[in-house]
Amino acid sequence: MNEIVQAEAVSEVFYGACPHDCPDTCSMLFEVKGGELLSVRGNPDHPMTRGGLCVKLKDYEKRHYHPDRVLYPMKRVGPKGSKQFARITWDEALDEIVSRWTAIIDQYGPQAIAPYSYLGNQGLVHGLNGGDAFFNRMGATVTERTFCGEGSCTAWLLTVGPTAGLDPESYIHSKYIVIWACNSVSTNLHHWAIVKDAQKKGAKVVVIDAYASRTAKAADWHIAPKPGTDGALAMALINSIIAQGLVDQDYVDNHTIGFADLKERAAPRTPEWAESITGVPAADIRRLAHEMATAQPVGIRMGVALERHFGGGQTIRAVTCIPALTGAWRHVGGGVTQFPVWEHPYKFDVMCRPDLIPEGTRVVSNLQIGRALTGELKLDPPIMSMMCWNSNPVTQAPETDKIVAGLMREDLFMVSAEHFISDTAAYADILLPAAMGAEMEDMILSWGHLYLTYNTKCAEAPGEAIPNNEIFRRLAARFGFEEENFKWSDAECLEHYVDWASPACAGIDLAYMRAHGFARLKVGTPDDRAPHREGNFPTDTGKCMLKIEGATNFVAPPFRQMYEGFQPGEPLDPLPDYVGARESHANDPELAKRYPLNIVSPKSHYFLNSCYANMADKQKGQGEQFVMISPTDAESRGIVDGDRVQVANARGAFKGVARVTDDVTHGIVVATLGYWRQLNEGTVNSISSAAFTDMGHAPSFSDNLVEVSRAN
Ligand SMILES: Nc1nc2c(c(=O)[nH]1)N[C@H]1C(S)=C(S)[C@@H](COP(=O)(O)OP(=O)(O)OC[C@H]3O[C@@H](n4cnc5c(=O)[nH]c(N)nc54)[C@H](O)[C@@H]3O)O[C@H]1N2
Ligand SMILES: Nc1nc2c(c(=O)[nH]1)N[C@H]1C(S)=C(S)[C@@H](COP(=O)(O)OP(=O)(O)OC[C@H]3O[C@@H](n4cnc5c(=O)[nH]c(N)nc54)[C@H](O)[C@@H]3O)O[C@H]1N2
Ligand code: SF4
Ligand SMILES: [Mo]
Repeated sequence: MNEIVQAEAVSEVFYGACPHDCPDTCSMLFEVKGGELLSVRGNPDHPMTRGGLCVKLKDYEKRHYHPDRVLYPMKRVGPKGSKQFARITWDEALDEIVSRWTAIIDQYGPQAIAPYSYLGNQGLVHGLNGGDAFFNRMGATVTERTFCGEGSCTAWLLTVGPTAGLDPESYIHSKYIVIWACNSVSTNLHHWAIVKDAQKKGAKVVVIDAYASRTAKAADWHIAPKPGTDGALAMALINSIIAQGLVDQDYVDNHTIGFADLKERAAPRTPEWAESITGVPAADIRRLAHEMATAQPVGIRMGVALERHFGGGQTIRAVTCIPALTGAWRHVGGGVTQFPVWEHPYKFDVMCRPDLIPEGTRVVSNLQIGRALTGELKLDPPIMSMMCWNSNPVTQAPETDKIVAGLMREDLFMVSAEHFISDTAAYADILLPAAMGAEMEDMILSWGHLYLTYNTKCAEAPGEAIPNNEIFRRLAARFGFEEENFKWSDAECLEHYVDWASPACAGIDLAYMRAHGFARLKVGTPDDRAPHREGNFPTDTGKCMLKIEGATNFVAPPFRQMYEGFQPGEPLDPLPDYVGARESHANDPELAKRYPLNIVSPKSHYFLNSCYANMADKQKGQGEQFVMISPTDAESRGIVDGDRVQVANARGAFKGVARVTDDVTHGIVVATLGYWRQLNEGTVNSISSAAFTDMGHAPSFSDNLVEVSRAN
């Protein structure tokens, strides 16, 4: 009887939201039957998702029910990293964690415990919350999250303040679009669709990328500066806009500060000067300057890769000045986009509870966890336990060999909450099964558009998987943490985490979200929004800061989780400028003799960071780890297309298959990110450096010299 009823049960459709760290934050439709996720689709009503999902998520149900999924709490029974685990109960797992942590706290104090998390799940409840509040209450080391965009955030906030800037949807009104260090076709697909529509309407699309990416190939004009030299290009654009008499003087006079000084700074930064640094012909720079000033509305989309060399912050500052000089902000479809997240009314302080952090608690960067675990960073007390969730540092963070050495420490107690036995979870002492997308209620943070997005809990988690926030709720209860936030249900969390009373949420509440799946913030429409037409920059002065007296470095919230907010660091140059890469022929000729090639390691088309790189169909689409190399560089090394090659520097090495191609120019190699170390020989992060860039403690992935040789 039961079976018949079940067989007749019809499927139902629920609103979902892609939880991944992607600017598109797609609104999804989950088709569910009897608690099982049958299929997923893009929500056709959502103006950015427009009914389509990317190749990674289009069969998201397969990830939910993948045979390798971690289903039960487990305990390590073999050597560290051997992936030999035995099933235990939730009570046994939590008891073990509590007793080990209690012993560590007794002996070393709570700072000997380090949380490690990033945006592997971008949910307000299961991504950003829970763990932070819990570890803050414990008094653990604060692990600063500066993986992505913090250099650009620092530069952006200094220059224009917390504005969403140019709405990604307004690019339909742009006549000229500059995509700068962003591979939109792979990484921002739903923005790319809008750019393509604008292109069809006659807009010119310019892509500035170190190599001929998928996006660069689809552009009307590909400009290819050497990696890490974009600051020189941007300064020369400023020079040339001024020299060609193309400054919107009225806009500059009324809505900016520091023009005379910027003009003086830019005076020697001529197109010829920039040509010698960037490799971009001076005539092209002049033409680009002319078009960017006159083809209004001009929209600039900056990608995170712009920040990924030592001068990255200064580069973003220079680029962010350009629309103020040209008056692009006057137009719908004009201006520049960094992260629209700044106008989202999230209450990070309520989510993460920075107020619970004991005074004087130390901060360790998640980029430097290898140095911290191995003792290269002198920490007292040392880190004796780490808990990792929503992140996979062994694949994604720099100086991986050090991270692995640290995780192999016999005296380190390591806890992982995961979907799969990732390269990091492989080193866990206790492994906890985490719930996935359709199995938990949440709203997903969006840093790439101006919509709130709701995700329904509509499928049953397989095995004994539970959502992250439930893991921390259970741990908080065992530690006797009495604060009410540790007792809120997921729905109560959502009520508290969004500033529903803010003007941006007028007419929107949680009930509305549940009924509609998404809601556009009340911050103007894509067709009328020109937020800085009359200046109105949310800076202290209300103006765009071409020059900043007394500026200091800082790590922006929410990436420091609001902990110390805008705590000032070292002084910064009052003006933007070109600051060269650390690892370059110009700056370090000795190093460049040994490691003459500059490697760029952008995202893989078929993987989402390291997610999906363990799934056969995505591996098939993406192909094996490749290393793109120019014909000249290949020939001088005796490498032919298809050869197995080793990419190495003093930090480590990885192997891949050579792709000899004109898509990269002499001196540059490209190998994409996400391949698992346990399935390959090393990864692109075996060779990358944990050194910070000039601002926001950002990573320096593109500031990286290597040598490539044939591997046997
Ligand atoms: N060389 C190089 N390195 C880079 C970059 C680069 O361009 N080049 N890019 C950097 C950038 S931009 C970023 S953002 C970082 C990203 O770095 P990470 O955030 O570490 O990347 P992911 O691979 O997405 O790791 C997320 C992990 O969380 C797990 N996870 C997902 N959802 C949940 C959940 O609900 N609960 C739990 N417990 N686990 C979950 C996933 O299975 C996955 O293993 O990498 C950086 N690393
Ligand atoms: N398919 C897919 N989509 C993703 C992700 C993924 O892993 N896979 N990850 C998501 C995440 S976490 C993020 S942050 C976004 C990031 O998305 P993007 O902003 O697109 O970042 P990247 O892919 O790191 O790099 C973009 C482009 O910058 C170029 N580049 C690198 N260094 C330089 C430089 O110095 N100068 C110039 N001009 N170009 C340079 C690279 O060649 C690359 O084509 O994508 C998100 N979307
Ligand atoms: S990864 Fe990005 S493009 Fe793909 S479904 Fe998720 S939000 Fe959309
Ligand atoms: Mo990122």
